[in-house]
Amino acid sequence: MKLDRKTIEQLAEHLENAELQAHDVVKITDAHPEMDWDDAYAIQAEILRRKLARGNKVVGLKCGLTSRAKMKQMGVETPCFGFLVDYFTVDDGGTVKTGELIHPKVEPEIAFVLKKPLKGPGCHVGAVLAATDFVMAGIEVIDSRYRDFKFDLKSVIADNCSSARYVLGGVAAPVAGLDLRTLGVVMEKNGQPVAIGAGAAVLGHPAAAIAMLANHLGARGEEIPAGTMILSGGVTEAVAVNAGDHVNLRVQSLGSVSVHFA
Ligand code: OOG
Ligand code: MG
Repeated sequence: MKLDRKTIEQLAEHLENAELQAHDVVKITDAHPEMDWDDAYAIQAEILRRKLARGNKVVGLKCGLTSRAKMKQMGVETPCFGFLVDYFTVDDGGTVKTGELIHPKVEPEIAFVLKKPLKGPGCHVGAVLAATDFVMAGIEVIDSRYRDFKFDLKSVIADNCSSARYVLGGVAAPVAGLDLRTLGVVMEKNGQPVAIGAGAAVLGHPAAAIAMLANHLGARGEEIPAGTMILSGGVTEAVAVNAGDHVNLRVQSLGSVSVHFA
């Protein structure tokens, strides 16, 4: 760690205020180039602590920057991990108020729900599949708090990996009998296909993203509890949305999920 406790608390407040007041900020590494990975995750943890103190509840975890398309779009080389809290949840077919967000984008994702805990190090795709209760189609709405969605990996980790809203829908399917690598994904905006891909775009297999999260937490002596919902990361590039847009995601064998922007 390079930052002291007070600086971590100040940066967490700064980034969380940007989220809650829907205004952008410059990336925090501009003023703190010395910050390291542990500082970045410590700022994220402090944002979570602030939310829990306010009565918010954790409803899941997320993996981000797990596909080449996303890494290339954002100019980073390594995945990141974040948390999801109750007020991020939007019902299938529901509405996201763009006035509460800065510059939202949507991503097609595959969500895992666990029936058993997962603990790294040494977690792998097979262990993830054995621990998975079911998978579902999910649209993640990301909203970087950084100006023009421009950041580096440490800044985005501190900003809880741009988490803002998410929608789950369709069929809750057990993974037995599904090949998640070849699962086709089509996301439409206002009836036009804007993102097309397959599960293998996420680290070769979406379960590999969940294994990576388990190994990341394992290095910190933590595990993913049974029952946790985890977004495995955008299969394609994220697509910008505006008020009036309607987004629909279809995932092969998992049905469809949609969301409206007002
Ligand atoms: C970071 C979050 C990325 C994903 O699925 O790749 C993410 C960002 O691109 O702003 O959620
Ligand atoms: Mg995502």
